[in-house]
Amino acid sequence: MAIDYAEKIPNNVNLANDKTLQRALEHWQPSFLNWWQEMGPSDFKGSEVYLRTAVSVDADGWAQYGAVKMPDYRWGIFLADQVPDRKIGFGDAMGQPVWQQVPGEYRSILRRLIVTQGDTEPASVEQQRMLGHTCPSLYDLRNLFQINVEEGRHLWAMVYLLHAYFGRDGREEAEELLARHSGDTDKPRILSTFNEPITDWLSLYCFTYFTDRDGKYQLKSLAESGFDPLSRTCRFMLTEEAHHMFVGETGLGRVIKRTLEVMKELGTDDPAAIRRAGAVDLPLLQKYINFWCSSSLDLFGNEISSNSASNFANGLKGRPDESSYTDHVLRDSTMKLRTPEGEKDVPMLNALNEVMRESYLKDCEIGMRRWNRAIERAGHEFRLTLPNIRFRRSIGAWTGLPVDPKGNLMPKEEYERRKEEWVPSDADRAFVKSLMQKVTTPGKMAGWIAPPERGINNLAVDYEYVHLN
Ligand code: BYC
Repeated sequence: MAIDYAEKIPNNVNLANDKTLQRALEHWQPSFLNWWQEMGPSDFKGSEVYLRTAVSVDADGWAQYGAVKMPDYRWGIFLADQVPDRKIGFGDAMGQPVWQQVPGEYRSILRRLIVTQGDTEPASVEQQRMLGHTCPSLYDLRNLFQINVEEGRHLWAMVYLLHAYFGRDGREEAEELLARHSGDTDKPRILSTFNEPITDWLSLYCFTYFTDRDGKYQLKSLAESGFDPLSRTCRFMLTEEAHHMFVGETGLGRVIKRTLEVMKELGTDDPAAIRRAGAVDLPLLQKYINFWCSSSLDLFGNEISSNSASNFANGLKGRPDESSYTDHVLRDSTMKLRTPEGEKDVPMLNALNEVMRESYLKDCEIGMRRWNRAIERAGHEFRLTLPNIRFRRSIGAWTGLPVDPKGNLMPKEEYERRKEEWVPSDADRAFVKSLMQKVTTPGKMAGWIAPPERGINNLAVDYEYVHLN
């Protein structure tokens, strides 16, 4: 179905045919816009940003590009097309038709999954709200704002489900999604990573590389859901998500490229000399990777989880790319898990968070390999690595245990003494902050990052992606 932009809320869910739902969402819309004004990107409200807006859910040509002032962005509700005769693809009800309504017995758990997913979207916008003031280029500024408006749209996606399928408590949850705030002491966001401050662009690139990739995994597993509207919503969100990870992957790649240039110019790999030259030394980048990767690993939940077992068995949440597996019921298999008490055989259903976490880490490796090849080609021995799955965990069996980035348990005092070798210290953060100087001449880049290889939508890198008013 085509998207009608003449409507107050652009949508492809035939909102005009359900006046009660339309009114409820139109009632929520001003609250969302108020939240955007107060908690969204600070300033830049009058700036024209070269943004893409979803105009259909067709695989080719789903987006349109043009200069838009962010408060005028058309946040809409788009579901991927319904797959005819779709069947539940895993769990005990495998092979039965998917549900178009919420089954009564799964109502509260589905609502919780949708609220948890929904909560991360505005949280990330809040985390990033000050970054515009220190953008390394107009190209990057535009990418930040693109991500922000799309996270806003992902909030709309979850709010639509809450309003359309969960009645009054769904509407109350939608209000709460705007009432919790990232880092708030009284009403924080639900998941840990989404309360971490993001005050510099190195953190933004790490967040979009590691945390948005958790988003990819979670959305893929919800796209398998037997609750068809959730599946369709997540499938379309994944289309937009790819750009967010692109920003992380190319952002970190450009930081490394610039560092290697500086190392070559100076003829040294001495971190202090590289910092004096205004670039990010590789050991410092490694600390940021350790921080954001370990934080994002927590987002998969406990290694042993009865929630994950019942979500899977009941057909609510599958594994990413469920059809690529052979066993979709998992009643007879187990997984060996390493816990601080030793190895345990755990029913596979209860270990699914760990299954996802391990495949997520493999996905994270891909960028690391590419960057290490660049470092190797430049003739340096340093290699970037992912921290071990047990490092700096705040959820699960390894919570709070003194484990180094290689995964070795060590005495608590040694861990505390050496922590700043592994994650950014206050001095590291102060240095990174000192690099964050706003650059807004079209085509110019801050000194700590190389230009991108190409611009957005076939435009030149020096295109004026944001017209600052
Ligand atoms: N922080 O049985 P357990 C994205 C809670 S990112 C705080 O181990 P379960 C995005 C958990 O909620 C993707 N609390 O876990 C990226 C539970 O609490 P309740 C977001 C945590 O349920 C960038 C309790 O611990 N989407 O889209 O198997 C920018 C026991 O949990 C944490 C989703 O996460 C934590 N890290 O799995 C923008 C998908 N971890 O319920 C967007 C929806 C666990 O007992 N959520 N807890 O009060 C889920 O599928 C699951 O809730 C989780 C946890 C995977 C998060």
